[in-house]
Amino acid sequence: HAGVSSADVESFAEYLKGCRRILALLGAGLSASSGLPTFRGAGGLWRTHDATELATPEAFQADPALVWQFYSFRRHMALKAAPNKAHYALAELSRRNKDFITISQNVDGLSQRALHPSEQLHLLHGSLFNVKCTSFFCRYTRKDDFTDPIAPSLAIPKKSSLVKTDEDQGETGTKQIEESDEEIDISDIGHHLPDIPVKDLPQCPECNGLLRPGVVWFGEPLPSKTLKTVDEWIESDPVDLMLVIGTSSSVYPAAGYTDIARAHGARIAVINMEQSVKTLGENDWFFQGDASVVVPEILK
Ligand code: BJW
Ligand code: ZN
Repeated sequence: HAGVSSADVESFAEYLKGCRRILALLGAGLSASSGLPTFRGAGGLWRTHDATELATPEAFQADPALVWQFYSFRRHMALKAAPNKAHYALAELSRRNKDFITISQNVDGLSQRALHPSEQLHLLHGSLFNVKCTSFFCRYTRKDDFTDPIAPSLAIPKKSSLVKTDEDQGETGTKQIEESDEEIDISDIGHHLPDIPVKDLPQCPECNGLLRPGVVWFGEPLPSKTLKTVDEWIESDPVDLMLVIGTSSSVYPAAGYTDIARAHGARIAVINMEQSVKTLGENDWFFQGDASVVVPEILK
């Protein structure tokens, strides 16, 4: 991992020892080495769609089936993925230090599965495993629903092959479709997506309305209680250190926390494959590389 100089690692380790109040901001790059694609750059396309264009209320309104297929696929991928060494290192630091809070933009559930203490983990953009009702009169929500698929119509099809049935078993000459265990990669545009009627999409158990993923789309407010808790934590005392891990720092209000923490005294350590935070002070650190390698190394 080019870019991580041992002098920097040493000065960081020295500073970390004396740190009490630490804030971490997490982004999709943290889960990249667990095999989950990021939003921007390579991997940010799903079929022919820009991932950030599917993450909008307008996209859901225009084509709820397409957006549900996108989220159902991502739920499935996230459930198949495993937390990496960075998720575990952050969870460990969190358990050791009650003055450490993490604000995560990630919706994949990997920090939780690495046993990151939940009271120290604040989700800014919701979760792939939450749903909420879209009916304007209904307030139904459901958390931590790991059912996969979330509705039968959203099951990922298996590869099938045409096989000849054994002639001795009757049905001479007929052919049968046999299902294999191999899933079709529905993110590949070579595979045609079925048209799913809205009535077969996830349905509200209380009003039969259409459910939607419990994530925060562009133009929507972030959970106000979470923002309040985080703001109060930051404002209650100076912040010693902020870790900015695997995020392009391009989405607000999340990206704004770096300046806020700095204004409360924090030195910033950026861990990213590329320079993502535009302005770094001379007291800050930039550790370039894969978060799953760099984070455990600098936190050990
Ligand atoms: C690695 C790596 C490896 C790769 N190791 N690193 C101020 C200024 C301008 C605009 C705004 C503003 N305030 C608000 C806005 C509007 C908008 C916004 O920010 N727009 C910008 C694009 C300009 N913000 C909003 O709309 C927000 N809502 C809001 O402000 O509401 C106000 C309101 C108040 C009251 C009433 C109504 C409204 C909502 C933002 C919601 C974002 N939602 C998404 C989708 C979530 C659901 C889903 O997952 O599908 O959140 S968009 C997407 O971007 C997702 C992510 O959490 C978020 C951030 O992306 P992230 O994590 O940074 O990923 P990438 O792909 O961008 O970057 C990955 C990084 O990892 C890269 O840097 C790589 O180099 C690196 N990397 N591999 C380490 N192995
Ligand atoms: Zn409802």
